[in-house]
Amino acid sequence: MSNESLFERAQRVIPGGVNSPVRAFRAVGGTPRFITRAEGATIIDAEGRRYIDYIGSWGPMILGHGHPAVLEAVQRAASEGFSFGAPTEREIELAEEILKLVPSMEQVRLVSSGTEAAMSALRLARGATGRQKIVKFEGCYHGHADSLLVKAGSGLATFGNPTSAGVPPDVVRHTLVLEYNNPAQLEEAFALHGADIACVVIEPIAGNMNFVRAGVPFVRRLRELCTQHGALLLFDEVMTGFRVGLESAQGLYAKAIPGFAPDISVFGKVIGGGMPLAAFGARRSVMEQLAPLGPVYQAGTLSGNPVATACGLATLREIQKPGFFDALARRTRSLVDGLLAAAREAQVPMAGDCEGGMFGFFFADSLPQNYSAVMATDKERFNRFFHAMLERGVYFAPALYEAGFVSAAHTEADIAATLAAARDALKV
Ligand code: KE4
Repeated sequence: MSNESLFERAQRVIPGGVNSPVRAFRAVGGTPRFITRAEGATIIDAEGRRYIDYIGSWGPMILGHGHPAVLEAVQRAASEGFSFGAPTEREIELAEEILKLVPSMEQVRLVSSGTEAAMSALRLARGATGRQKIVKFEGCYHGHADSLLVKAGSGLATFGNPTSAGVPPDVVRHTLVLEYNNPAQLEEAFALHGADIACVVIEPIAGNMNFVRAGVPFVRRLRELCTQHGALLLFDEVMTGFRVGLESAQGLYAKAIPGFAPDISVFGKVIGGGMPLAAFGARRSVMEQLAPLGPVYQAGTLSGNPVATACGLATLREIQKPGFFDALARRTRSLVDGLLAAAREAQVPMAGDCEGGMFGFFFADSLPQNYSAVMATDKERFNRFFHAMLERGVYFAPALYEAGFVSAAHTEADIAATLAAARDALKV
């Protein structure tokens, strides 16, 4: 069947024809590609078209699709049993591996999605502090738990409004939404509400604004204010975790800010290697507030699923191999530098940035530092470029506010082919 006929059929039985909205191409228009299989850096659609894949399932596929060691681990785990609803040694192994790589955490709890991890971490922060208010930043996405589907209120001091129907205003009245990278708003929020803030949740590199870094001075001050007021700093590393480097984004900030560490961290995507697996962790005194030890309830039928943990563990072992991230970062940097060179050649304003295997580019003169600046970039130009590249066999994220991802399977030839297509597509 063609993508078009599959999309028509899908829309009859699935809302919007997709199981996650961004897949429907509504931001860029056109018909989504129904993928039949993938190998290495390539995905293949229902019409047999091959694409160089820069989505990688929105981050998880850091090794590329079908890595032999991961495939073998998953097949072996599946043959031993899909799910037991009982503890397994492999959950211990994965927890030990994650804690080895994230020194800010002493314990970790495995769950099945980034949303579930962020939602649980938020409840834990509120339970551990006995406080109700949370602070998030406009443009950051932490999954679709009710208290996180919030946009900025009418003014700083007022709390958020729901961004989604079905979220009672009462649920979000404890959520304060500030502008990303805005220290003045941070100071004011803590001056007004410091004693009531349970936690501040942030994407350290905001991949849900395509690619916007939290400035080092901003993060340093955020850490100071959280410590001063007894609020927990929650790093949402679902996208950046083990993607921007082996030490995740918190490792980058720890290099720039001596002694820096978040209080709670959330992971997903890469740690599942493409299977439903996410995690949240903190120091022991916080984690021990969780059931069955403490009063904060959290649970999950498939949490720590034996097949998902096998996939995640095999993935984490591969990315620790010597030189993995150096090679990945070089490959990603060559892509971004090549795109910027092609845009200069075509006299098209483009700004771009990358870290490890994550990148972003904007049709703008400079890198946006917050949500409103991202949304002011040239959307029409982005959408034209997206489709021109898709037609040339290159699959970027179908929305200007989404990040891009390079895998270890992307070759120099893939990057060269992408840049050749871009030189062409920029003329469209
Ligand atoms: P999931 O529930 O989708 O596993 O994770 C939610 C989440 C939490 N935190 C961050 C920083 C995230 O980026 C995400 C999910 N990312 C999106 C991409 N923008 C997933 C793609 C989708 O929604 O289909």
